[in-house]
Amino acid sequence: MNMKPVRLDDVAQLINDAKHLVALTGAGISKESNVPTFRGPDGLWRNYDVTKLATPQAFAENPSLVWEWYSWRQDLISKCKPNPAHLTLAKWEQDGLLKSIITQNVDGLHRIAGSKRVFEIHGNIWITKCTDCGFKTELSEPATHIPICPDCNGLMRPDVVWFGESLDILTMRYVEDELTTTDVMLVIGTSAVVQPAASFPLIAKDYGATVIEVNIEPTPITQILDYHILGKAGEVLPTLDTFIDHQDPD
Ligand code: BJW
Repeated sequence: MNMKPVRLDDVAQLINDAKHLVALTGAGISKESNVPTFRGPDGLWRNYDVTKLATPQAFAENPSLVWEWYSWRQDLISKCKPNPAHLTLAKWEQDGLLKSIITQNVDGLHRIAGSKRVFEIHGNIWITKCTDCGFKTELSEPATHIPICPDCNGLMRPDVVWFGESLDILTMRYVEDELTTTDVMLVIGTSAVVQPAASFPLIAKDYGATVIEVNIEPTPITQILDYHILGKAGEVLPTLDTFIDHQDPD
């Protein structure tokens, strides 16, 4: 793969000059917080069968097994903190540089880092939803048993998006607005294989955005994008920040 070398000060200039900077994030941004990714050598899918855990059919067949896996992940995530990549994005939003984050992650670390305008397109691992009446509630600690709906006694499930399920329509409307408005998009730590998120950078590009990928390896969309910064998000983002001109937005 032939990739031109990228100067971080050039990319920082693009970020500085952006009118509507948006970040799309995936599991890789939380890797340095010790949240496991899905794919790759030590990804979750290496040891777990996706069809038995992350589909509506799997939940219908064996809700206990699915909840066991989610409870284990909730426990793991509860011990993780935002890393310098999450914190840099939060700082950029606070400084008026970054308009929004579209994240595939369910770990909630962007909000914990202080980011406000976050679209969690695959849901949030701490929210549960009744499979009968749709009632939602938030867990404050890992589930120890299958949660039961306080409203109708139905089975609660994690409020995440499994394979074959549609993404929330309202969230997608906001996301579409971001994709068609952004002029500079950062694509951080996603393998870009899961739809529809994998197409977001291409949609943004079609609408005229410059798209910058930050990843420890190339992805299927790398060649189509404008810049590929090879490196860990937790190192690349703070380095980019050192080149940013942090002036009062007024
Ligand atoms: C670092 C790093 C560091 C590591 N720094 N980087 C069109 C074509 C083909 C198939 C489909 C299609 N449309 C829909 C589908 C089906 C399906 C799909 O896409 N399948 C593909 C796998 C082929 N999509 C769906 O079913 C979606 N629904 C949908 O589209 O509804 C309409 C519809 C349905 C059916 C048919 C047609 C239309 C729903 C997708 C839901 C995904 N859900 C999961 C689980 C969420 C809940 C949970 O967490 O338990 O979401 S799967 C999993 O993958 C999770 C992630 O959000 C998602 C993406 O993964 P991500 O974030 O990219 O992580 P990794 O692990 O893959 O990659 C990590 C990256 O980080 C790597 O690149 C590393 O190199 C990098 N990295 N350390 C920077 N330090």
